[in-house]
This record gives sequence, C-alpha cells and structure tokens, in this order.
Amino acid sequence: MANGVHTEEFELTMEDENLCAGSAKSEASLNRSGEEDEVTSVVSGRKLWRLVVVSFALLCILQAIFSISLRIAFRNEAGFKNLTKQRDELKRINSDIEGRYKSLTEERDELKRINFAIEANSENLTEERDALKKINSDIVASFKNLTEERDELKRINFDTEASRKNLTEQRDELERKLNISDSQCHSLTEESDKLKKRLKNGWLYFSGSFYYISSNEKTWQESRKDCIQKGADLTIINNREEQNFIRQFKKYLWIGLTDIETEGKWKWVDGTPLTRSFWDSKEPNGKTLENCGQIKNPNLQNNWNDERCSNTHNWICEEKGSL
Ligand code: 2F8
Ligand code: CA
Repeated sequence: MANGVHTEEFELTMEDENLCAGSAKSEASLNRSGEEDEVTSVVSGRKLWRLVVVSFALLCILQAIFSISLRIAFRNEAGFKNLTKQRDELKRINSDIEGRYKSLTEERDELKRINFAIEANSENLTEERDALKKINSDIVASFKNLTEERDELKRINFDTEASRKNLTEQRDELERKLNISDSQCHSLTEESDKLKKRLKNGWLYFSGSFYYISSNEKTWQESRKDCIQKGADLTIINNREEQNFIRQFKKYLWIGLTDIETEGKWKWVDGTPLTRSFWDSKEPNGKTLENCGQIKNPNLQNNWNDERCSNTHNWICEEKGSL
C-alpha cells in the first residue's frame, strides 16, 4: 500500500506538474473534445480530492507531531525542573552531610584526644584512687578513734559537770555559811564592843542581857525614860533564874511592869502580857492607886509589889543581847 501511496503521490506530483504546465496550456486544452473534457474533469476532481485528503492527513500528522513534541518538551521541562530541584536538594543534603561529617570527624578526633588523655591519666588516677583509698581508710580509723575519744570526753564532761554542779552548790552553801559567819562575827564584834562598853560603865551581864542598876531614885516614868536614853528599857523578868539574879542586889527596884492602861491587866513595857509572875503574897493590892511594878523584899523569892508610880525608887534597866 505504501508503494501505492507513493505511486499516487508521484502521480499526483506529475499531475500537478502537468496541471501547472497545463494551466499554461489551458487554452489549448479547451479545444479538445467534450469526452476528453469530461474524462479530464473526473480525473482532475479525483486528484483534487486526493490532494485534499493527503493534505488533511499531512496536517493531522503535523499536528500530532507538534502536539507530541509539545508534550515531550513540556514533560522534559517539568522533568528538568524537577531534576534541578532534586539536584539542588541533593546538593543541600550533601552539603549538610559534609558539614555533619566534618563535625563528626572533629568530634571523633576530639574524643580520640580525650580518650588518649584519659588513658594517659588512667594509670595516675588508679594510683591516686589507691592512695585516696588508703587515706580514706586512715580517716575512717581516725574517725572511729575520735568518736570513741569524744564519747569518753562526753562521759568525763558529764561527770565533770556533775562534779562542778556539786562543787558549785557546796561553794554556794559555804559562801552562805561564810556570809552568816561574817554576819555573826560582825554581830559578835558589835556585841563584844557593847559588852566591853557596858561593863566599863557598870553594867552587868546575865544570860544574854545587860543590866544597869541605878544609884539614885526616880519615879517609874522617869526611871523608864533613863533606861530608854541608855538604849535599854526597864527590866522584863521572864523566869525564875532572872528573878533570882535581880533579887540578889537586895534593893527596891522599879521593873518594866504596869497596869496603868487597864486596871488588873498587867503588861510588860514591850507590850507583852504578864504570864509568869513573882508577886509577893498579898500583892498586887493597890488597885488603881498602885499601877507600877516593883522588886521589894529581897529575902523573899516572890517579892513583887504594885506601887504608886509617882514614888521614887532605884530602877534596873535591861538591854537584851542579839545572841
Ligand atoms: O507591903 C505592903 C504594902 O506596903 C505599903 O503600903 C503600906 C505599900 N505602899 C507604899 O509604899 C506606898 C504597898 O504598896 C504595899 O502593898
Ligand atoms: Ca502594892
């Protein structure tokens, strides 16, 4: 069939040439016979039709080729762009990998260096570790000893503290006693000085008290006033011993006894009521006329008498010692 087409195309070409030539000869062709014209017309129509068909086919083929070319070109361009993009991406990845490779290489080298240094120091470190182990062992032993010593010191300190507390209490007690002793010593000194002074001035000492017997006579009030001026008061008789002590002077003496405030309620000059008395047998008998107490008959063990306060008699003062 291809040969046929070529033949037809060849024929067409020849015919076209003939047509071209024929156009020049068209005037002469008009002169041919009608039959020949009719045949020629049919042949020309068929050729023209064939020409149109062939041309159309050629156009279709050209269009198809153009379309395919466009598609291929488009595809190639897109693929080119994609490949370019992939190439760039691969370049970037490659660059990253190179960077990371470089970094990893540096890290590896650094680690190698460190590892080398560690290995170099490993032996020293081992020795140091062993030395530290020994030191640590010594420290532990020392710590144990120190702990024991501390506990022992704590115990000793506890005992010492107890002893110190005990000693402190004893010291305080001794200081308290010493203060008392000082006070007593002071009192004794004062007492001694007072005693010396009293004795020097004619006072007598008996059972912790100093006594002064007047050499003149006064009323009970004046007598008492004199005693007070001397730092004493009229004598208060508390017991038989004191009564006998005073009785031995064999004098009528005012003593510190009175019921001047209330008749019959005898009181001593220090305000205490009379509890132990040594009245003479019919005394007291003076009621409201005789309100002051007196030592009278020295021969009697009980020799008190109530007497008029305004009468004058000797008197006996008493100053109690502080001991
Ligand atoms: O001893 C008895 C009696 O003696 C005198 O009175 C007579 C006394 N009075 C005077 O001395 C003022 C009494 O007091 C005493 O009871
Ligand atoms: Ca009397």
